[in-house]
Formats: sequence, C-alpha cells, structure tokens
Amino acid sequence: MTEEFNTQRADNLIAIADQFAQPGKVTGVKAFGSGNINDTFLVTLDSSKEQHFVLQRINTLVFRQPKLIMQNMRIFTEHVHKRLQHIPLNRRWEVPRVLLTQDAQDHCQDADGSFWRAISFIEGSQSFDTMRDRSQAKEIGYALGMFHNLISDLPAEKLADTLQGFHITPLYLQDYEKVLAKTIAHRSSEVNYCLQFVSERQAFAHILENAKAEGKLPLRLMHGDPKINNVMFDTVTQQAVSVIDLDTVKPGLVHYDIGDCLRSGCNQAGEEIENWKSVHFDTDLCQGILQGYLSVAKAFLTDNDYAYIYDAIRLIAFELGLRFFADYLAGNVYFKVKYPEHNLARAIVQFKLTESIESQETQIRNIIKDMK
Ligand code: GN1
Ligand code: MG
Repeated sequence: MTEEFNTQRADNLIAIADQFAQPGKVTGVKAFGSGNINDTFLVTLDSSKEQHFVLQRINTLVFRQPKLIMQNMRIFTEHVHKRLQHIPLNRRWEVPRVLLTQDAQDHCQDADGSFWRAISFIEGSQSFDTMRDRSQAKEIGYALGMFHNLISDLPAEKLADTLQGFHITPLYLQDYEKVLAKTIAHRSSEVNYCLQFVSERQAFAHILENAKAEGKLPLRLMHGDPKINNVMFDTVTQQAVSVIDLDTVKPGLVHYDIGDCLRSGCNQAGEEIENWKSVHFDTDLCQGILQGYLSVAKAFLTDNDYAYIYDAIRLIAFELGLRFFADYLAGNVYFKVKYPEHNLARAIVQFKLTESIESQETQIRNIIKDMK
C-alpha cells in the first residue's frame, strides 16, 4: 500500500467517524480488536463525556442484510435497558448502545457503498483472547448467563434471522461437501488429517439440530458468538461488565452459545496458535465457566438442556474447525486470513481441541451432572 493511499484511507475514516460523533470532535481512529469478519476501529473524541466509540464496517458478503442487524440491535438493547431498570443488580453491567449519525440514522454508507455503524465503547474495560485463571472463567460464565437471562423474556420471533444457517452444523457439512467436490487442494498430511477427521464425525454433526427438530431443545434467542474476547472486564475490579459483538443475536439454541463459550474459554493456547500440540481443553476452566453460567441460568434451563451440554461443547469446536477447513478449501472467502494456510491451521487447532474434549468426555459429563 502506498503512503498516499494510507493517508487517504485515514482521512476517509475520520470523515466517516465524524458523522457519528456527537458531541465532540474526532481526534483519532485506530484499528481495534481481532475480528475475523468485520473491520473494527476505536475512535477517540475530544469530548469530556464519552471519549471513545467503536466504528465498524460490516462485511456485507457475510451479513447480506446489515439493516436487519441494526434493527435487531435496537430491539435487543431497548429490551435489555428496560429489564435492567427493574432488576436489582449489585454490580456493574452494561449494554453497548447503537450511536446515531448527525441525521439520526443507525448507519451510513460511504462513496464505495460500504456499510458503517457505530456503537458505544464500554469505558474502563478490556477483553482477553485467552483465559487467565479460574476466577476469570467464572466471570465469563456469569456474563453469558446474564446475557441469556436478560433476553429470556424476549420472544425469539421478535428478532430477525440476520445470518441464515449460522451454527446449523449439517448445513456447514453440506457446504463443505460441495466445496470438496470442486477443489483440487494439495493433499498434504494436514489436509488428509482434516478430511479424515470430518468424515468420522458426519453423523454426530446432526446432534443438536435433531434435538431441536424433536422438540427437545427450544428455539430461543442467543448471542451467536460469545467467545472469550467478546466479554468485557472492568479494568479495576476485573469483573465481567458486558458482552459485546451483537451482530449474531438472533433466534437459535442457547447450546450454540454454551458450546462456543466453552470451546473458546477452555483452550488456553487460543485459536490462533500455530503449534497445535499445546491445544488442550481445560476441565478446571470448564467447571469455572459452568459454575458462573449456572449461577444465573439455572432458573431457565430444563433437564434436556443439561443433557445436551456436553454434545454442544464438542459440536461447536468441531463445527468451527469444519468452517475454517471448508473456507481454506474454498480459497479463504469468508474468514479474513493473514497467509494462505491460516484457515487450515485454525481448523487443526479446533479439531485438536475437539479430540481433547472427546478424550475427557466422562470428566466433562460428570462436571455437568454434579452442577445440576
Ligand atoms: C467470527 O468476526 P468474529 O471474530 O467476531 C465468526 C464466529 C467464529 C469466530 C472465530 C459471523 O467471529 O462464528 O466463532 O470468528 N463470526 C461469524 O473466531 O461467522
Ligand atoms: Mg463476532
């Protein structure tokens, strides 16, 4: 990239940020977070009130109806703000707000047609890519429980389906098979490992969708992406204070969330590690997350819900591996990558994590049983 291009890009970013800045003036815009889909920036303002906000360019190849995301987000935040006024909480809990443009719109489009929106930043908070210890695990679990609790009385049909097929593992499997039939990827030992791994788990891929179809698991609202770095922690108290990244809040199963939270939280090596030998599912952290989660969620979980928690943990790790692997075979069209084999490396991490979960099935099931 040329210097001229960068300067022009920075000027554009400031101009876009300015549309949402009220009151105050934009003093800086910098890349923020480690999202795999949207482009995220932290904007600094010279205002004495709020000094930051989050500016995002929505990837409309993934989220094809971005206006629906904004509509969901507004319904969700309005509901939760009302709920929070009526439940006594003895700790800090915040919900990101949608910021409007100068002409009161919840998004704006630039000359290229890119879709931009802004969200408040939870001041005095930070997120983590990997779990530090068990007390943090409990906080992560509490945060997901709070999130589910606050929307447990919002009917699922109130929110639109912003990303069809999201977390429907059998559909990912179908897409994978289509891609596989078309690709001539070099069959390295890594690729062969992944092919074999998926083929041995074809039947398992249906477990949650079958339970849903049989009426064992009800359709509820979910977050969709409650991985560890989407939970914000107060920088002083180190308590969880918010769950961010609300693009995939939509009808689904709470099991997708429980599975995603545990697969990301209990792998201390993180998703991006290249040396997959250090990938391990930590059952101590698993116990911590579930303890925190159930301290808030016990009230709305049924016996069937408990019965599928282990499968959810195993499935969402497998599913993410499958999604990364299929994207590698498709030529990296969905997840952002830093190098051509990035999605293959990410897939292997998730498959190794799945193996680690499978090898500890009895312990994990016992942890769940003892907590009921
Ligand atoms: C994507 O963009 P980001 O990092 O918030 C993906 C999630 C995956 C996650 C893995 C809409 O989320 O499903 O779990 O990467 N989001 C979408 O890090 O596909
Ligand atoms: Mg996300």
